[in-house]
Amino acid sequence: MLTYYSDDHHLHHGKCELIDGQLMPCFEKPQRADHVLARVRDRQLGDVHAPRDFGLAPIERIHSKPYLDFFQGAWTRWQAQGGKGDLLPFTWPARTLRAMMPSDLHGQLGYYSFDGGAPITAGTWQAAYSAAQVALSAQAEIAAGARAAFALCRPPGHHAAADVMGGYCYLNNAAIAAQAFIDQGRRKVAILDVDYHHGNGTQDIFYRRSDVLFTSIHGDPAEEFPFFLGYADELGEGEGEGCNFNYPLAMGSSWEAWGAALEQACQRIAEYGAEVLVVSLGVDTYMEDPISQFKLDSPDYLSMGRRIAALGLPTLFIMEGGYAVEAIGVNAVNVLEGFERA
Ligand code: OKP
Ligand code: ZN
Repeated sequence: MLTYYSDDHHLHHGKCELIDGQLMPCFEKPQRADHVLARVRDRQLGDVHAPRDFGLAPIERIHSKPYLDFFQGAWTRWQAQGGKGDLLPFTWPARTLRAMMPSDLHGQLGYYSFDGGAPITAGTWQAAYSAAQVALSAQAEIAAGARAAFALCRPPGHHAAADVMGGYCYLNNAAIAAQAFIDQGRRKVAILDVDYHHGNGTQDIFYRRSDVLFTSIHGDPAEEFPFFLGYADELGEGEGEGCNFNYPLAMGSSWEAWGAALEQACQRIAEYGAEVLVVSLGVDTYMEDPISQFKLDSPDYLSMGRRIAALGLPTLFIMEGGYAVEAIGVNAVNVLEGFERA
């Protein structure tokens, strides 16, 4: 299958994140995508193409204009104030406060984010914009008849909602691609989010819609980031009722439990009658991932790819998380090879 990739992801390189009371170098770093690309080439998965530029219109189908304007302009405003480090939020309109729009840059940053894990640096907008174009280019490949395509996106996207960034995510690449299918006339698109973390942004974007089914297998949010969404009783609302399925799993889960959840998610996708599948491909379910608590091993990713292939759907793979940098290339490409060889 073809891979789409842009070097622009190097423009986004946050300095640090706060973990367990300590400032640590960001886990979400450029080497991640470099390792995946190296593996795609080594294993000769297929050609690697640069993205086309579809402009802002398909991104605006998912993200609000004020949010995009804010994100695009934030770094320049920060520089004009003499800002030195990365731009990071530290105050959010949590329950007892009002969701006002302050005039201050940091006030607005709090309004447009849900955690302190998504630093804005000089190149963050360009990197995120190009990642969305990578997703759209791979989407176009499927729309033109390909069985599968791989969008090697970085930064990831599944935590980003219509006007909220967080969890290393700014633009929701999977949602933008799913919406492009709908806008081109597909009636039923399924999303399968296999990242270790719940895709709260993607769920929220499609929660009241029946044209996009969202399914996700992830660490139980009672014990794991993003904590405040991703529970099994979230089934969709209004038109979208019955179009959202979460499979939260206990810390330490291995392929036995994970594969059983995949089976259930795949059955939902088949029952739904999806015409096309978008996979939010995070490989932070790996046993050696530094920030995650599942126990999948490298061969399990081949099984994952085979099961996904058995759905028999045109499938767009979108890179999300995975932080054991050496291994993420092996594991991501294992999913793609498992899919192709099925
Ligand atoms: C992004 B993606 C760990 C803190 C975790 C955010 C994780 C974001 C993951 N103690 N902070 O879903 O892989
Ligand atoms: Zn993740």
